[in-house]
Amino acid sequence: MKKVLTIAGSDSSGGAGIQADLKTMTGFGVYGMSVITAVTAQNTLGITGIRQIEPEMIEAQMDCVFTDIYPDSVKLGMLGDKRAVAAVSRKLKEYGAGNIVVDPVMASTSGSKFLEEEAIELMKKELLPKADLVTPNLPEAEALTGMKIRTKKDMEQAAGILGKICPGVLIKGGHMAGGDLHYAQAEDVLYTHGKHIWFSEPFIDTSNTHGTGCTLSSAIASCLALGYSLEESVKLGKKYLTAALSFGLNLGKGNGPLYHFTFTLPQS
Ligand code: PXL
Repeated sequence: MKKVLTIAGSDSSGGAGIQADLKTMTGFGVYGMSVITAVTAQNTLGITGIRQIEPEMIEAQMDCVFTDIYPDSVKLGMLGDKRAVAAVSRKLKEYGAGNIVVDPVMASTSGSKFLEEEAIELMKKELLPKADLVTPNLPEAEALTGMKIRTKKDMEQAAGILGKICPGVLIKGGHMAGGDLHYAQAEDVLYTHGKHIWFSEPFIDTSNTHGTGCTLSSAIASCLALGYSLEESVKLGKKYLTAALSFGLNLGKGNGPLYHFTFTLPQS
């Protein structure tokens, strides 16, 4: 049994964060574990409260996991503040963790802040160089690079810039597909080993997108744990996300969650 750890925030509505991560891992047939960095009170309409977990408690959770059921891959989501970024970086290094996927979560879809401004620099300095893949959406890629991203060429350029600090960079174009121009395909670019590789799946036009970023990064981490290459993992993760969106689950009064159990891995 392959084991995957998520280090992220809890979403009481079950659609994003830790809850989406564990569902995704279960969908891939791997054993999921969780280190909680923050607790959010939220539903599909928005967030009413956030409590950060103290770094000592984040470290204690990581110690328990890494000294007992050592994970084959690690997904990082909402970290919240600088102290959490520092604590998580330190522990990942101490335990020599591998197959690290960083979803550089900065804000919720509804706009609540999930990462302190000053934590962004620390993430670039301490966390991304230890990771195998970072998976920013367009606003996150803009915040990490300081450049405006309007076109696919811009996405390639931003991925190349981030590629100087992290060996794998996946910039997700969903915001472009869903924007004013409304593309039929959701296109993401992976930059690794000096090459740009594009991934394209149909753009699912729905407002029920709560937890898409969490789901994709956990799907990729699950595939890495199962032994797929980075490129294969991105491809399978994106297919899984498209299936989870396409199911058309429609729960709650706002931006609803995905359905995590429709996808089966292709037989090899
Ligand atoms: O998708 C970003 C995200 C990450 N982590 C938690 C969240 C969300 C979005 O709502 O709630 C806990």
